[in-house]
Amino acid sequence: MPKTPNFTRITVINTPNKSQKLNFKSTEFLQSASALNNAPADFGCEVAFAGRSNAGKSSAINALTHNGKLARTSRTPGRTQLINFFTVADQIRLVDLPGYGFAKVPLKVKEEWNKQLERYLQYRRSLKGLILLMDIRHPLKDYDRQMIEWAAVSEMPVHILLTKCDKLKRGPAKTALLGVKKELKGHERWISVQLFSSHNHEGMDELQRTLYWWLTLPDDDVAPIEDDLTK
Ligand SMILES: Nc1nc2c(ncn2[C@@H]2O[C@H](COP(=O)(O)OP(=O)(O)O)[C@@H](O)[C@H]2O)c(=O)[nH]1
Ligand SMILES: [Mg+2]
Repeated sequence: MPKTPNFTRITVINTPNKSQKLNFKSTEFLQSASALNNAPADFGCEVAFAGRSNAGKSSAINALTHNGKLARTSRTPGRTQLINFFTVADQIRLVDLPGYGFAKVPLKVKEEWNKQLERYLQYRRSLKGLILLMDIRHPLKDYDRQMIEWAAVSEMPVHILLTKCDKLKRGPAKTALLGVKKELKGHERWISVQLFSSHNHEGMDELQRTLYWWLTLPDDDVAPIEDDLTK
């Protein structure tokens, strides 16, 4: 696990007693971007969803937004290698990151994507946190560790969803949760973990609280970070 970042950027993390929710029902596809410099204007707040393919990302976004068409949008051929932006409300966005970090794509494509992803996490001012989805039966694979590593470098808070928790009985699900928490011990200030199921909506309130907290942060909670977009 990465070294604990020094928290110049992580000034706030989920508070357990916030009960407000955002309405995600009218979330709409905004645009795709192949790189940071063709992303939408960097204002407001956004939260990015990442996960290995099959982790349950589309299902989670569908369950959250009550809109099966959104995930279909991001499956449109040609868009799959890009960052997809969705508008929840004025200057509030969800971001769908492709899950092929360690999949079989040409090395050049992989390297370019990794570079763009790293830069996106590092320099995107409006990005307030990363939701990292992992199948509860296969947590903390290489892709997940890479995302956590980049998040650490960028001092970006991470909230992990252990997805498809309905596939396990209560005991084993709790054991899996504790196992992941144990591995991330010492990082609680910026990484949180919960059980989640898109099928029975277990953990939806907890996810909603985290999203509310991140997506309604006032602008000045994060110090401006200089970006050289010519790189
Ligand atoms: N039992 C169960 N299956 C799920 C859940 N979420 C996703 N799945 C299944 O896992 C597979 C991959 O889900 P998908 O959302 O497409 O994953 P993605 O590749 O990360 O977008 C599909 O067959 C889903 O039906 C869940 O919460 N419970
Ligand atoms: Mg998907």
